[in-house]
Amino acid sequence: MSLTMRADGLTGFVTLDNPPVNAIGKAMRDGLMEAVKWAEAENFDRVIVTGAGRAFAAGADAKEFDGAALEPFLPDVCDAIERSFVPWIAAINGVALGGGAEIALACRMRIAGPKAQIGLPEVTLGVIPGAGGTQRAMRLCGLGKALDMIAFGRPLRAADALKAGLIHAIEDDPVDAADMVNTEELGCVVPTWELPPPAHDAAAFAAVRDALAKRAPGQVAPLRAVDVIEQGLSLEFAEAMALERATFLELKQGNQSRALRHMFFAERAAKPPKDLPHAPELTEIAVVGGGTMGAGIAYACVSLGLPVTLLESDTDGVERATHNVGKLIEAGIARGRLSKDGAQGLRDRLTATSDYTKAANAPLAIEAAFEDMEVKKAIFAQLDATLPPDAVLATNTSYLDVDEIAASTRDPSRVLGLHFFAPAHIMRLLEIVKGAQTSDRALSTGYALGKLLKKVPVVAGVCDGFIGNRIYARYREASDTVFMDGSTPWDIDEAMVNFGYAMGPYEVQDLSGLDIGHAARRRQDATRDPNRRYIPIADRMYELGKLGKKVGAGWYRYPGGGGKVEDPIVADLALEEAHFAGIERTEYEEHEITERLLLAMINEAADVLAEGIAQSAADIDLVTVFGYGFPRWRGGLMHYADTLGVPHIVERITALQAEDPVAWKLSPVLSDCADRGLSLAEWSPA
Ligand code: 3H9
Repeated sequence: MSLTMRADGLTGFVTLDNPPVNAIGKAMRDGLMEAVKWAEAENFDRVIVTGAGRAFAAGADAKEFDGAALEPFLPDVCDAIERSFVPWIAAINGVALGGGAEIALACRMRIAGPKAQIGLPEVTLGVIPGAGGTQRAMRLCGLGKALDMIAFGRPLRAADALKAGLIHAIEDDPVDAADMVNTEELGCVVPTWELPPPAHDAAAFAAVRDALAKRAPGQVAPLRAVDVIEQGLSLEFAEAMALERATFLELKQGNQSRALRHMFFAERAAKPPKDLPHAPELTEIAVVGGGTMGAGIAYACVSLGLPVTLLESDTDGVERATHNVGKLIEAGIARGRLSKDGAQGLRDRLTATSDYTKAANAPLAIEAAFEDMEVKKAIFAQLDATLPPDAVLATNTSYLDVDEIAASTRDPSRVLGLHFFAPAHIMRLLEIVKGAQTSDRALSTGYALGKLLKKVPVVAGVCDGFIGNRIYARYREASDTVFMDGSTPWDIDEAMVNFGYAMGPYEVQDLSGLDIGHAARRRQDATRDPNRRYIPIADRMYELGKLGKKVGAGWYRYPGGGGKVEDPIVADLALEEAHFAGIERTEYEEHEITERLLLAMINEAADVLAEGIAQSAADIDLVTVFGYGFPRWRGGLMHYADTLGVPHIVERITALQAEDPVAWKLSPVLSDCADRGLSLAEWSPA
C-alpha cells in the first residue's frame, strides 16, 4: 500500500511510506482511498498524515507518467480527503512537493517541521500541478505567491510558507502538534475548495508572462500553468479542476515533459558503477595552476570544506592565484552567498604556494595549468615525485591526450582526466576521463570528488575533446560552413537561441575569446584531414585582432555602455572568402541553419558512441545539457535526435552528402540504428 495506518483513540495515523522519498504511485493512492474509508468507518475525530523518512512526499511517481493514468487518480484522492467528514491534518515532516503538496493542501490543516519545504515544481518536469495545486494554492496564499510558486516551480521553506498562509504552524514535532490541535478549532477550519478564489490581477499576469518569456523561453508548461490559474479565477471549483487535469494529462504526453523526465532520471542515474572500490578519503586537494580554471576548482573545493593547496610555479603565479580565488570569494560575498565569517573560512582553507612539498599528503591533485603537453608533463613529474605514491593525479585538460600525460608518470594507473567547465564552481558537468590504464580506484576518486562538489559525473574515453568538446567542434565547424556559404553570425546565433540555447555559437566565442579556438586549430593543423573543408574566416578574425568581448570586438562589436552590435566587416569577410573559394553563396532559412548545426552534432555524437568514448546516449545528453547549454527541455542532444527519429536523420544527412561527402559522412551508429530499428537511446554494439 506504500503507507501504514494505525489508530490511537480517536486519531488515525497515516504514514506515507515509499522509500526513499515517498513518491506517490498507484499503491499509495489505493492506500489513501482505503484510509479515508477506514477513518470514516472508525468515526475518528482526525487523521494525521505524515511521511516516513526524510520526505513527506516528493510528488506523483514520475515513472508512471509514460503509461496511461491509473485509477484511483490523485485529484480524486485529494477530493476524498478534503470532503471527508473526518478532518485530515498534514504533518509535513520534510519536502512536500507536487502531488505531495497537493495532498497537504487538501487537508484541513498543515503543520510543518522547521526544515520542511512545500512546493509545486511540476513545470520542472514539463507538466502543471494535476491534483488541484493550481486551484488550492491560490485560494490559500493568494494569486501573486501562487503564480510565483507554480510558474517558476519554486518551493517555499516552512517559514515562508507560514508567512504566505500556506501552512498553519511550524513545530519541531509536527505529528505531536497535530495531535494537540483542539477538535473544535479543527472543525471550524473551512475546506480549501470552499474558499473564494482571489480577484483577477491583470498586472500580475502580465508580469509573470513577461518574466517567463525571458527566463523560460520555449517552454510550454509554465505558460499553460499561468493560463489555468487565470481561467480558474472565473470558473466553478469543479470546472477549474477539470481544466487543470486535462491540461496536466495533455502536457504529460508531450515532448517537453518526456524530455524533462528523461533529464531528471538521467541526472540521478549518473552515479559510480556499483563494483567500483571505495575512494580514498579526500582530506585535502592539491590544485596546480591558479588561472581562471584552477582558481574556480580551488574555490569550489574550499567552499565545500576541503583544504586546498594551490600550486603555482613562482611568486608571481602564487600572487595571481591568490588574487583570482580572492575575486571569487568577494563575488560570493557581493551576491549574498557568503558571510564575512564564511569567507574567512574559505581563505583559511586555501594555501597558495610554489612549494610542492606543502601538498605532500594530498590524496588527489588536479592539474589545471596551461594547455601544453610539455608543461603538463613537467607538472606531473613534480607531482609524481612529491605526492604519496598512491595519490590520484588528475588533469583538467580539455583535449590533450590523457594517456600521454599518464605515460610520463611512474604509475599511469593513478592518472585520469577531470574535465571541469568554466566557471568551475558553477557548471554542474564533470567529465571523468578514463585513460587506457586508469585504475578503478582513480576512477572512484573522480566520482567521489564529483559527489562532494555536487557535479553531474560522466565518464569519457580518451580522444581529442572527449565527449563534449569533440561534439562542440563539429557544431563550430558546421556554423562556420553555414556562415561562409550564405549566412551571418547573428542569423546563426538567432537560430540557435530560438532553438533554446541561451547564446549562439558566435556570442559564446566572443565571451571565451577567439584566441582559444585559434590555438586549438593550430594544434590540429598537423592531423587535420586534408580532404576536409577548412573555413578560414576565424583565422582572419584572429589576424585582425578581433579576439572577442575582451578587446571590444569579435564576431560582434561591443561599444562602450554595454550591448553588442552586428559588425558589417565580419559579414564582408565571408563574402570575400567565399569569393576567393569560388563559392556561390545561398541564403539559408532559419530552419536550415538549425538543422545543419544539429545534424552535424548528432552525427559526431553517434561516432562518439560508436567508439565507446561515451558509454550511453544518456551520458551525451547530460554532457550537452550540463556543459554546453543544450536546452534541458529538449532532453539533451541524443534524446532530441530520437524525437526526430533516426530514419529521418539518416535521410537528411544522406541528402546533405551531395554538398560535402566528407563533412556529412554518415556515422555507422546511425545506419546501424536505422537497420535494426533502434533509437539512439536503445543502441548498443550488436
Ligand atoms: C507531480 O507531482 C504531478 C502532480 O501534480 C499531479 C499528479 C496527478 N517520482 O533527487 P534524489 C527518486 S509531478 C519518481 O536523488 P534528493 C529519484 O529518481 C512530481 N521518483 O534525492 C531517486 O531515485 P534513485 C513533482 C522520484 O534527496 C530518489 O527518488 N515533484 C521522484 O537529492 C532520490 O531522489 C517533483 O518534481 C518522483 N517524483 O532530492 C519533485 N522524486 O535513488 C522531484 C524523486 O533510484 N524530486 N524520485 O536514483 C525532487 O525534487 C528530489 O528528488 C527531492 C529529493 C527534493 C524530492
